[in-house]
Amino acid sequence: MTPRTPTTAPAGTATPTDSADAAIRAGQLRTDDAGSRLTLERHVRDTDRAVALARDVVTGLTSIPRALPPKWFYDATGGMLFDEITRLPEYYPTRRERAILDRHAGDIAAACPADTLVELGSGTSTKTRLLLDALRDGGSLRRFVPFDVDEQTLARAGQGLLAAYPDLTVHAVVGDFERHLGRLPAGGRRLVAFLGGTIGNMRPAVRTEFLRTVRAQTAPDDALLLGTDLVKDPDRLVAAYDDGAGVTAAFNRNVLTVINRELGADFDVRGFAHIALWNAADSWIEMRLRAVRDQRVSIDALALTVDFERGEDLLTEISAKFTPDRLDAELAAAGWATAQRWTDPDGDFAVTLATPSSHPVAAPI
Ligand code: SAH
Ligand code: AVI
Repeated sequence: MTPRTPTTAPAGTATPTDSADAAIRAGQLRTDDAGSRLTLERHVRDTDRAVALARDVVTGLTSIPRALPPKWFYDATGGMLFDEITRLPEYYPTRRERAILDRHAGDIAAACPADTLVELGSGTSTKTRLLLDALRDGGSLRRFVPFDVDEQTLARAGQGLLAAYPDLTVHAVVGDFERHLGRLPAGGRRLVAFLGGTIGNMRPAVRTEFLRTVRAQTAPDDALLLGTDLVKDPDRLVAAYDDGAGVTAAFNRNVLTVINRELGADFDVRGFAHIALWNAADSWIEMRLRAVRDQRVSIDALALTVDFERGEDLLTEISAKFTPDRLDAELAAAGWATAQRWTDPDGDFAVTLATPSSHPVAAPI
């Protein structure tokens, strides 16, 4: 993220005026703006972010093998690069998921006529409009709750939605999946969407914990809508993460730029090659950054020096690919029952509607 001015309140409300964007950037949002249709609630403040990044960088760069959590890709540049990825010819997941939602948003809205659509890892909320349209057309929609760690993208998306949906209230939440899921606003009937296959960016134990945390705050009529990429020919998978135009490579390297800017590091971003490989044993794609030569990196804010040997890898992301059986088992282990599942005609991607099962938590799988 770009450096931000300190906020004046931990949570706040923005009026949908021309100055809202500036207010969001300046952190001048207040909680007492009754009547506004746009609320932006912050749970990640600049200081928390700096501490969390510092902790992840120390842990990740001093452990063997070296690894960083993928959430640090997403500053304003990373958000834009991801958006560009979604339009690449090799990157099929977004197109496939959109096609599924295009065709079945009405079925989803009929199965769960929610008044509140919650979207986790919402990003630009582009495909989400298909769900919002279907819930609006069904007459149930009142509120949209996008939740994302990237505040700028969240604020922009929220404002775009206000204009497109004049009767909609938007309650945006800046938060981290691992810490703030319990802060989602309650009330009403909720459809919780987690699209794009982002759950695949979590390790198995983390995603079970994630699904359990969401389940723990779910009312009997609520539902979860989960987008997941499916196992397929490894060549197609690798191509989707190593595109010819080099956009994914730039997205991958962006994490080094974030660390340089926010922790005063001196990574030579070009000194690392973008690697995408299929890990069949774990059924996931790995994105790595490979040192192209021996190099020493200083991270001023941490008073840390890290040596990379030529050929050494830094794991920056996993992207798990699922089978329907695996999905059902993971959902069941977290207290969810698969109600319906839709796939695209090529069977590339799945969108699953899950409802709370009567047994909240089964044994870990
Ligand atoms: N759902 C959108 C965007 C997917 S990109 C789509 O389907 O196209 C992944 C999104 O998850 C990004 O917007 C990123 O900022 C957000 N994200 C990644 N890690 C996160 C975390 N730990 N907590 C909250 N949001 C996170
Ligand atoms: C957000 N997430 C689901 C993307 C994925 O496909 O795992 C992130 C991404 N990484 C490289 N390309 C896209």
